Amino acid sequence: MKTYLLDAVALVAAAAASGAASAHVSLPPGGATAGDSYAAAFRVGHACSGARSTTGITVRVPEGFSVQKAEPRPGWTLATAPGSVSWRAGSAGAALPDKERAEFVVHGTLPAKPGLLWFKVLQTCDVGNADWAEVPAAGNDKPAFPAARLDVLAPGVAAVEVRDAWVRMAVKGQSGTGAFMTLAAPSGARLVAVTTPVAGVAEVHEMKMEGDVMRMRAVAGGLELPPRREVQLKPGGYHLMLMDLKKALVVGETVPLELEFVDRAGRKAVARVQAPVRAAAGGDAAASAHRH
Ligand SMILES: [Cu+2]
Repeated sequence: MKTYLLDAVALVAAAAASGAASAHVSLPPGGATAGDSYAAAFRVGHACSGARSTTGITVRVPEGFSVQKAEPRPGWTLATAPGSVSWRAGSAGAALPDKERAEFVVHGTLPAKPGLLWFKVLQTCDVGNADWAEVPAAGNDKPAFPAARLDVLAPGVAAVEVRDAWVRMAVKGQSGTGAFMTLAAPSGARLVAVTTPVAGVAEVHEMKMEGDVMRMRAVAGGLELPPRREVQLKPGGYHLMLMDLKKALVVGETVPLELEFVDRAGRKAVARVQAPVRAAAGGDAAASAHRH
């Protein structure tokens, strides 16, 4: 179990580092569990450099990923061959304009062994092409055309990206505060529990208007994370409520949070995060009102 937890911390750090790389053809960060079926959704957000539109996508499937089917795209022809899946626009009108986002989805089964999978993707355009096929290596950790990365995780490690976590500061004697972050589960999951050594009780809360009063309460059954969609925990919305605080929380220190998720198959998995303490944001409803 201990190594799983360390892996989770490493994954969170890697996910945070790759957050800005959305211009590439990529898979949603957060990973997937070894041995599971997985919908690999390749995100295309722009055409090749200097081009007006994307006219083709060819995914070279890495060894260990067993393809079941690929999702067709209207107006495009889909071809699968051993080791590759490709989509080609049937006409200039069907091509994907620059700046328009799309997902090209391949369903398959992941290898039983955890590790990294790299999907190399050739993007062809009305002018030229871009081969997203470089695997980061020592001395070249940020290649210009990276392949799409998938973290294949051991069971017990949450296949959830945890980004931009922070905890609102608390003065000595204050009973509660909030923790906030962005969560994304590529295959879907549910956040069911939170623990931290700084609080006796930690709950997932939501803000709801009752009449004209904003109140917060525990989210019954946990917080649903739909597949491939970000869920933001932020002041005034969903948040983690830390109650029965054991100490003051000072700006600049970090608070360990352990998040427990349940995946679609009902399995529990954990992610551990070190969340920095920050001052409350201005206009912050959850900072002042604590009605439970
Ligand atoms: Cu609350």
